[in-house]
Amino acid sequence: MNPNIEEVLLAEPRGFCAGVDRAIEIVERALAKFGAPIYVRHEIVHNTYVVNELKAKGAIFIEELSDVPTGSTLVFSAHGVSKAVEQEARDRGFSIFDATCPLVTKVHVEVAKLAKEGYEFIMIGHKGHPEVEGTMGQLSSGIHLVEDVADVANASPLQTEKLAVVTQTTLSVDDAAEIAAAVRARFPNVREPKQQDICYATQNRQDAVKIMSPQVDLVIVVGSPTSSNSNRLRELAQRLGTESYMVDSADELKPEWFEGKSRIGLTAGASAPEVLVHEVIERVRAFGAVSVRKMDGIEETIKFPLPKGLKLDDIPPPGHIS
Ligand code: 0CM
Ligand code: SF4
Repeated sequence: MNPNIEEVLLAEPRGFCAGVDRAIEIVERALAKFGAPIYVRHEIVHNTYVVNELKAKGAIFIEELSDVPTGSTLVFSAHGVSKAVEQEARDRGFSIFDATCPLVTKVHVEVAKLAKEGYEFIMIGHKGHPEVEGTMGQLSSGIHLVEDVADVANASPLQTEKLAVVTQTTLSVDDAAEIAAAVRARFPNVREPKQQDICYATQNRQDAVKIMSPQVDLVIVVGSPTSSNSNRLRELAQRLGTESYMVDSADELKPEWFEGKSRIGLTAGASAPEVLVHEVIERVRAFGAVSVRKMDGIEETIKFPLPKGLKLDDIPPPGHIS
């Protein structure tokens, strides 16, 4: 027990975004319609709990398409895939459902369109992240990755007349703005997206942490280590001067984090289910928290349609993870 803890403040919005809701529903509906197993390329979203729940229902997660038997149903993860992966999946004859978030697809479409007009690209993102591999893999060449301001000096496009910036959707909004400014300083003609590529969910969750952090002594972020947007929330709180930890589940909470803390801020990445937030609240109550208060914040109403072939009314409603 920690008699100091007065209150838990819940960030708003937090947790699942429309792209994650849709991606999970695609796997659940595919399982309901076609039966197990359903193969999923990469973790459908970067969350251990979600992946384990879907595994229990018959989803098999793979990285290499050579591990998928002929004739299988295959789902692409929310992070998207390269043209080469898409082509390989078609060549292998799988029945494919694409759970790429429509906001990631929007970036792919923009890259393809501008490439036809002769553009090269500077992509701001994290090396090795599946979304970056998918977006860069929309073209065979001409996309130059920069991870930070220092990288901008080393980018070497073949020409600078037609150069455009694209970004990963789940970056730190502030870091991306700083890197984009460095790109602009080096390449003044660079074309920037009309609406930034960082998605609404990433922006809103970071804005909520900015409001919450100064009001609390500790920020807990629910999210898995692989989740870019969840990591950015923890990092942001820490940068704002508030001690912050990210946990994959309530078991990871350490009592010593709460010593001498009276107000605890709690949020969750876009791939972290609300059930885990509730488990964290219960654990913090056991540590001595007295009340839980939801902060005011933007209400997100955006929803993305399911792909054709999974909209049928005759599919029993899936037991949804929430
Ligand atoms: O991109 P990130 O690592 O944040 O992915 P996620 O699965 O944690 O969140 C949802 C998405 C996308 C694209
Ligand atoms: Fe789409 Fe953004 Fe959610 Fe990723 S975090 S799935 S880009 S809405």
